Amino acid sequence: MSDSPAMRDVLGEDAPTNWGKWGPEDELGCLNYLDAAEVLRGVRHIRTGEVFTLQIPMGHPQGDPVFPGRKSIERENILDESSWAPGGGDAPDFPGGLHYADDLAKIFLQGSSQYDALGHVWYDGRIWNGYDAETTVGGLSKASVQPIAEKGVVGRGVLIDMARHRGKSHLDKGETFDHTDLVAAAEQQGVTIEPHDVLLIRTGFLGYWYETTQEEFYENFNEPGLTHSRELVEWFQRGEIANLVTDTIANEVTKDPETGVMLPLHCALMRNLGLVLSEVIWLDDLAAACAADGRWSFLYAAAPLKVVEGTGAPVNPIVIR
Ligand code: UVW
Repeated sequence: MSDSPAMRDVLGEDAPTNWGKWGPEDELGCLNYLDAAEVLRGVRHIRTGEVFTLQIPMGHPQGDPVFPGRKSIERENILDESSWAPGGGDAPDFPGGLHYADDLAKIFLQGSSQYDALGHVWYDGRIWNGYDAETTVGGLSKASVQPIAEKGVVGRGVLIDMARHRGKSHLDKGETFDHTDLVAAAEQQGVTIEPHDVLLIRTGFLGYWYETTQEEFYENFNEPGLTHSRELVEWFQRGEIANLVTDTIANEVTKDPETGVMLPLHCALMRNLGLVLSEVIWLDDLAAACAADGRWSFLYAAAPLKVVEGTGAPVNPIVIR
């Protein structure tokens, strides 16, 4: 047993929640903020029509950035031209002679750029909105990724570049920041974080994954990121942020520096507030464009795959600015 305090003690018995705010059957949490008016608000932030796709490649030759314990995609080509060569196997003999290539893949649903379902993490036997954690057994019968995928995520996106704010190419392992740093960085960038925004935060740490060796990246694994405090959780709740998107594998500093507890913000923001988390999102190219012309807000649109009862799903978000 670890001698870290229990999650409930770190977050507080009376931790802020949004349970019940959108009714007893809700599975979308803060995505409920994103209505048609928010789509139009996002569209008003398009100026030049530049398009950015924010997914990382799946199946990079050096492997893909994944949380320890997960694996990169295993993609197998099961049909190609060699399948029709003499002795090549039992490739279909279609009238007309059509040949085709097919792939079979085994993937961790959280093994690439992805959306977490709201039922992905929990403590004390309850997931988002108070659903019983037993609803996760064998598949998420509540708060899976499917409702998120059915709705889609479209609104005003705002990018806060914490690495640039701190004058670094990427934040260091275990380096933290909080809501006051986000506001200071926004002020420096000349942009505001507004209610119902999709908040994107760049740490540069995903770029570091591609630059360094896996040995170095995963040694004493502790990603940089937001760190828990009640004030920070209340800031997200009061600010009605719709979706948190980062270029790290798990959206927050891996180990809470004060308590050593793992991923407390997953519980405070996702389980308690219903804030949908998007991870492993490529922000370096978007950040470079934003820095070049000083425009840090844009239309953000994303829809993860509709995986029935899925704990999360890969996504290729699109930004138009
Ligand atoms: C865990 O929940 C461990 O990680 P992630 O949110 O990156 O899927």
